[in-house]
Amino acid sequence: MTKAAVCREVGKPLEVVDIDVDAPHAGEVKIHLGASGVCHSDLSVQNGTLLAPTPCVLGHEGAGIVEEVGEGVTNVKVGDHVVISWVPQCGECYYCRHGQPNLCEIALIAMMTGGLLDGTPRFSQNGEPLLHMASTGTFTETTVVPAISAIKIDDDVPLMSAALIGCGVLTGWGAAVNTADIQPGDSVVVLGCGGVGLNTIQGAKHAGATRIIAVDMAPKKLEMAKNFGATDVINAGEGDAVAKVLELTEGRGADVAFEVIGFAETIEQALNMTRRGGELVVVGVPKMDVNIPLNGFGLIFGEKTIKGCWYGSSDVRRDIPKLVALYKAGELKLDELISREITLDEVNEAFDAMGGGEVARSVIKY
Ligand code: PAD
Ligand code: ZN
Repeated sequence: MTKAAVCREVGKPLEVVDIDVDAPHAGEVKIHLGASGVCHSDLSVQNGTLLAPTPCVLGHEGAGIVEEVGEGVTNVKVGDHVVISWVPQCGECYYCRHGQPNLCEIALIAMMTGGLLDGTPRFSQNGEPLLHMASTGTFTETTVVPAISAIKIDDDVPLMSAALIGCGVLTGWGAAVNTADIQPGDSVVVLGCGGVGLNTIQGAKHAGATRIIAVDMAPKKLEMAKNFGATDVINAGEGDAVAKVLELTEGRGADVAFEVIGFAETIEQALNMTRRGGELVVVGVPKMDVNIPLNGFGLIFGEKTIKGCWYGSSDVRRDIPKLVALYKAGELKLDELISREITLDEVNEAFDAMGGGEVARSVIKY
């Protein structure tokens, strides 16, 4: 038995209940979690923005210690500290072989079924199967994931901080470093400075951007944005944010813009904050039936590149060790992302706090 937060029905609070966790099958590992961040995508499953099979154990941003390994597992052993990847990257499919392991084909199948790689879950409650969010499920003291989703890290990295690498950091930082084509000296605008957007800001700084304009509605987020590398901040609640970005960029717009919220209106704003010939990277996940208005002539005349960003275009076996090394060298902020340390029982309050503008990340400590 282990405690877990289960999303039984869209729109209802998560239920924190005792569940059973099976032993790992071949090619899987059981992990005792040390921590899990609460990401906006968890809330998006709970409120129906993001469609995922239910009932499921939510949570996809975790780190822990390997407790048991299934047959044939060689990449980790019992006692190893690991960060969990919510995209298992097989290394063999078309996308993995073409340098886009974040788009791994088998990961997509697992995500759609709510199971692990064979389509079946390892969680159950009173004999009823419970699914895994994104073939992970980290709102639980114990989880089972595909072994390829467990990436070994050094034992001396605090699990509370390491957990955040699993989604917010890989996605936000990766959007700037992997997805976008930021050149040294570029101007960048980041629309949305939550747990993911703050990492886009520090990623943009790492990539050499010299002007980094942060846009948010919450004054506290704008303060944090400065701490993560923003050179200018704009409160979107006070006047026309697009006009202010144009003002700061000699009327052109930024070389690279990032939308890290997930609304059609803010994606359109971010496009209008992008200069002609520049690049817009969309990270925020809108409701699945939302379309983005796009003017045909404007697209040609503006010659803008619009890119989606899934999991920071990350190669987890390359990027997780790299991010850990940067953290240890003092070049990546992780601890500063933790606004609140909570227990699993407080997970619904963490969802409420997300809209409030005070919290970069609430992190569950197990
Ligand atoms: P968050 O809730 O921590 O941050 C969102 C931020 O946007 C907050 O700081 C808000 O104040 C701000 N905001 C909201 N509305 C506006 C507005 N109209 N104008 C300006 N600022 C505003 O969320 P998060 O950082 O955890 O996640 C952000 C998005 O990224 C969300 O849509 C999530 O689902 C998505 C995401 N995408 C991927 C991916 O692979 N693409 C991965 C993880 C998360
Ligand atoms: Zn996430």
